[in-house]
Amino acid sequence: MHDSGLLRAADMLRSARSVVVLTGAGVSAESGVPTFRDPEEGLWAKYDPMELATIGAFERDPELVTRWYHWRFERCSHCRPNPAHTALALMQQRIETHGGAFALLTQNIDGLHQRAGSTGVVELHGTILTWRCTKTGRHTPMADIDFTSYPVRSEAGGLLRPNVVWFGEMLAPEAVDAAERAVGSCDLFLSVGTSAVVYPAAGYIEQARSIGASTIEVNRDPTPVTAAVDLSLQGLAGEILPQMVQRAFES
Ligand code: BV8
Repeated sequence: MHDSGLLRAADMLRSARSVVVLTGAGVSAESGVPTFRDPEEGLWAKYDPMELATIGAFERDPELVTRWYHWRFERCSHCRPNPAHTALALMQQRIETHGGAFALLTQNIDGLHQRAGSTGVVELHGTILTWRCTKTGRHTPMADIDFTSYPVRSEAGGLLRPNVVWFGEMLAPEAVDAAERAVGSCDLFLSVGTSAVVYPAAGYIEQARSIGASTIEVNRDPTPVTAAVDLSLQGLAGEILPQMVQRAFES
């Protein structure tokens, strides 16, 4: 990891007054949660998440989509927050203690940021941890659902679906409002562990740049925003973020 990039990032973080962090599947990768676009192994290798994460797939084959989310939930429930999640929770604590503003916008549905101690997390794409009845809209914690047969139905007889935002579905208005308020007033925007190809989330970095915020990307691979950010740190979030926070607030 290039020290100069880390030192520059630490300086930017220390002097920021209002920080927004956008995270994607890459921050959960080191917890063992499969990313959205890295090839899957085993049973799910032959399915494309872009095809399964749609209302059309659920309406065509509710059993298959339910199985997929149950499989993903099973994997998340054994996973623990990794140092990337912990570093972001510490970053929020340090910034808010110094009187600054902090917002964490995540595209992830695994709940690991909250388990690491982050608060006020904006789950742009919803959460796998609660499901809702397609007939009544009533929410049920996934942990309370009996997955011995598929698809699963509520007592009202409606199909249960995960409380996630599928492709082609609108994000929750309150999530969009919270995200746009935070991005519209930030002076530092970090894009962490995301391929930056899904909108409207991927558009927030451009929105931050347009109001003059500084931008940093922390990602294993280059993405469409790498060339546009002020500072790109290529590597693992679980290694880079703890060092960034340590240099910014602990040294
Ligand atoms: C909508 C939930 C209105 C379910 C997901 C313009 C404006 C608005 C919409 C669109 C638009 N253009 C196109 C659209 C339609 C669409 C879209 O964006 N399509 C793209 C693909 C072109 N958007 C929508 O449909 C959105 N709805 O706006 O409604 C509308 C509708 C239609 C048309 C116009 C308007 C809804 C989008 C939400 C979809 N739901 N997930 C679920 O999770 O099952 S999105 C899905 O992709 C996941 O949430 C995932 O988080 C997200 C983004 O993927 P990433 O998180 O980035 O994960 P990925 O695997 O791709 O990348 C991981 C990265 O991490 C990699 O870069 C890798 O290098 C890096 N990495 C890996 N390990 C590490 C690491 N980095 C650091 N450390 C590591 N250890």
